Amino acid sequence: MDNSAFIALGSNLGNRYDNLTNAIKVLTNHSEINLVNSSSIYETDPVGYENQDLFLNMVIEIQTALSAMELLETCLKAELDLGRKREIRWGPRTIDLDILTYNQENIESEKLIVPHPRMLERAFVMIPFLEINHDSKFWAIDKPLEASLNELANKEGVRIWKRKNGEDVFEPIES
Ligand code: A4P
Ligand code: MG
Repeated sequence: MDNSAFIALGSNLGNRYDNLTNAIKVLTNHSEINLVNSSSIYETDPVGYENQDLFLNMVIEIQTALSAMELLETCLKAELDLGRKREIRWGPRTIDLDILTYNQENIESEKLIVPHPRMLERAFVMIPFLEINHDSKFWAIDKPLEASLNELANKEGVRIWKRKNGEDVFEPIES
């Protein structure tokens, strides 16, 4: 299990909490994936296509023996197993699994781009990512991650929903 990866999870259809936890179960049931850490769960305003329900978003860290492409295939298969249908781009989804980082690799193939090209612009990714990634010097950019997060305008659209310790909360996070 030599490779380290961060994966963003999102859901805004059906039982969103079950969709997140089932996705983590499916991934970590894989013999070549170990869960290292998971963030709190955040409720977030939809970005991109705005006429849809609120999302739950979180980020997990894994160790894996899979290659980046094998990890992508595993994520795509888990999405299908959990009932994901691809309809509207950026539209409602039972579960979305995006690979944010894979080691410190830059990958640009037809099927996989890592680091995820939109992650730095998205508070619903950056807030949970920073919660569990203490390596604030991010190799892909020349400034600390906190600085990128501070520049984002849409942070108030990301509210803590279930803390890591399991406590339910319905209050905005401190900004
Ligand atoms: N692909 C390329 N790179 C990656 C990667 N690093 N990780 C390819 C995962 N997949 C990657 O993805 C389409 C294709 O992207 C995959 O087949 C893979 O080969 P998809 O999941 O079918 O399409 P999508 O999710 O509709 O599009 P995309 O571009 O991934 O959307 P985003 O950018 O993930 O946006 N608002 C809130 N609040 N919370 C959300 O979670 N999510 C979206 C989706 C929009 N608005 C949101 C949220
Ligand atoms: Mg996606």
